[in-house]
Amino acid sequence: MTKYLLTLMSLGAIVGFQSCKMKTTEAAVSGDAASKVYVAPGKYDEFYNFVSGGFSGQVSVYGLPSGRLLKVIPVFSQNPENGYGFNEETKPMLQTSHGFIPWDDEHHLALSQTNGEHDGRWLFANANNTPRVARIDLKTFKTVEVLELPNSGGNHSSPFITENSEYIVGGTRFSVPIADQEAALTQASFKANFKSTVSFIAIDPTTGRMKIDFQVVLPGMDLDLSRAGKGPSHGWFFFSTYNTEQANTLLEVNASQKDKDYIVAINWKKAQEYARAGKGKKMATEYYHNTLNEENHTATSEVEKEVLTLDPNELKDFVYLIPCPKSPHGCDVDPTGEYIIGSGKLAALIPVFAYQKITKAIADKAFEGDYYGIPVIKYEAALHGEVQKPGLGPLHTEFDGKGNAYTSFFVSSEIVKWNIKDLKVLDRVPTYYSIGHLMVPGGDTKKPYGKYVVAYNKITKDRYLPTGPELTQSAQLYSIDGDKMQLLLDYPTIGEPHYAQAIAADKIKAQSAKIYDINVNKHQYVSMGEKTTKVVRAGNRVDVYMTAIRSHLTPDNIEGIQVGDEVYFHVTNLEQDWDIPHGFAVKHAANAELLIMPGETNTLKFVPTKAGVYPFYCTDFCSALHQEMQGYMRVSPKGSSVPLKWHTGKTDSAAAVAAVR
Ligand SMILES: [Cu+2]
Repeated sequence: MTKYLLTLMSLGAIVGFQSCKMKTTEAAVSGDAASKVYVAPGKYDEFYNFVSGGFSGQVSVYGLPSGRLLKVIPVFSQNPENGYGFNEETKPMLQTSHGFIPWDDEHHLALSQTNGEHDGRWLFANANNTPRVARIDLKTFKTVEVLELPNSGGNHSSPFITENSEYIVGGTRFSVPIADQEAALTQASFKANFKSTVSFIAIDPTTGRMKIDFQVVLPGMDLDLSRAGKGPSHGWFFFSTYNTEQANTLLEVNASQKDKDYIVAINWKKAQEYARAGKGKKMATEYYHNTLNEENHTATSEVEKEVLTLDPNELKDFVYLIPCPKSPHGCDVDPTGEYIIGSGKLAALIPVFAYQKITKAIADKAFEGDYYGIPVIKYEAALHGEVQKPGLGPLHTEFDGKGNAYTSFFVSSEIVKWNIKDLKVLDRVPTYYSIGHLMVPGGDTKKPYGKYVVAYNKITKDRYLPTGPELTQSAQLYSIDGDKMQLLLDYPTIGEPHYAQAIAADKIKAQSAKIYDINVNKHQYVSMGEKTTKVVRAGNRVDVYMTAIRSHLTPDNIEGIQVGDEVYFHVTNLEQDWDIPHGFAVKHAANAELLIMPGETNTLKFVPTKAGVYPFYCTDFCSALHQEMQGYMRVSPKGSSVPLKWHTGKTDSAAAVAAVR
């Protein structure tokens, strides 16, 4: 049967399944579920659950098992809640080779690993639209680095990580003409000019700093998801692909012609050797590398000009293809590192490949041919076996560390548990509805915590109170402690959740920063105490060195600003007390407010367009007299003779001041 026919059947199945579900939405939760997710007030959750925000461009952090939202971390999108991307310090984080791009579509997250286990140091995130990878520091929960990826179109196959955080990858979803060339949109042009790249991003083991070590240039096809090998397969990376047909239009039909696409297996250790030996080609390009320095709270951008490329047509024996049925999505490696599970979006079975068989097939040259010069391993030679009739539309598989796999099925809306060795289906539970990714805490590592599986769903229909045409996005938590999976909890999420990660709270909690030490604040415009506050004019630029402490701003009266001035409010929060941020907003500022952590300095830029008196105030409820934490700025017409002056806590000694008439 062609994949196209199966697509039509699947679409029919979607309609059928959903109309059936609509009638049976009762809770499907047994009596003790509530007690299993109840975290009493004042008690902590057991896990941090980091969930990608999809088109919100943010990461949301939930506690598990409660599902309580703990924090939203802005990564690729501006966030008015805390000024990310609006304040002067973080604007450089969103700079790219195509200018300031304050939005992206973020799909996957990867926690840093040591010896194949989550170590709690960093969290990496991908940007799908303008290809980028970000690093979040888990001491401060701030985005501290954003690296743009050249020669990429849709950084979907990203940011998957190796067992000692040697590399994360950025694999392109769209094949594109590399070096940003223009090319005709025809089949001939596609085959000749369009390529796919995988960027191998090295991570500095001490600082976490990212660097593109090399790019592997592949024939034009769409890379979907990926996993690094582990244990015996450490040193390899596996990528699922679709559109090996190389269609450039109507992909739904044209990319579904072949019965099988490929899993791309890349021996990255060998690629690394080639790169070290100077075997690659350096290509001129341009991409941004943005870093936030947490000592001066300020981000800077560097422009990188070169990337090293490796071509598997010229450098042999480091890239192989394994046939995988029907447009695979997931490509997941089990905790032992021996099994690689392919998930064809339109397949009615799950193929499981064995690493030992793959290496043997390579040694025996058990190839069925080649694809643009890259050897294609015989399907049967790489195959451990197939899970028969597991469900419809397998997408993604995670593991419990006890020999079981859990696969999400989009079309049949369910999670299916099966045994990796004998490939027998053990259990299935429905999801509400149309699950995409799923996640077992630690389920992508050598030592899963197991205990739960979380479904990240695409549609919620009647699960929640209606909120107009757009309903909440959602996740569902299931217990996997026993033989049977048990639904425990629904919880709404921000944006469209894709992949997520969860880590034991103990690995993060103790290291969490409480304040920034004011004594080592190296911000260019810091005020080390109220006595050092000042207002400085240079031409039409005015720098206000301001402090915030409960419950006043210094200075809180400023005069001598003129229309058209560029006013920079550099506000230093003098508090050294956990959980005491101050905010700062100015009336009519075309910007978000600042939210300044204790010991930190942040800058708000304000350009007044009209004369008048502009109130400013603290936006974060900081004390009983928080409402009194306010002040005024007088803006005079351009060329006015009003002198620049500022103060806090002085009132005019004149008995009466004539009002302006
Ligand atoms: Cu305040």
